[in-house]
Amino acid sequence: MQTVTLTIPSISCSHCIHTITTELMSITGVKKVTGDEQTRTVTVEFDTPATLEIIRDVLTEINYEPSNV
Ligand SMILES: [Cu+2]
Repeated sequence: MQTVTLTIPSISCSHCIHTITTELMSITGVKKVTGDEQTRTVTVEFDTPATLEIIRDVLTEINYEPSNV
């Protein structure tokens, strides 16, 4: 299991966290997603076949590109 905390500048409210959580949980191998709208961070726990690259690509596709990975 890997855990990564992503900084996502385009997060502006709790709906953003909800959207991101729904999208990331649909990736096979993603186990847990928690987000904080105040710090604009999302923490993702994942295992194979999920990878950081896949997670990053999905977020970029929905306009929540992480700035720290
Ligand atoms: Cu929002």
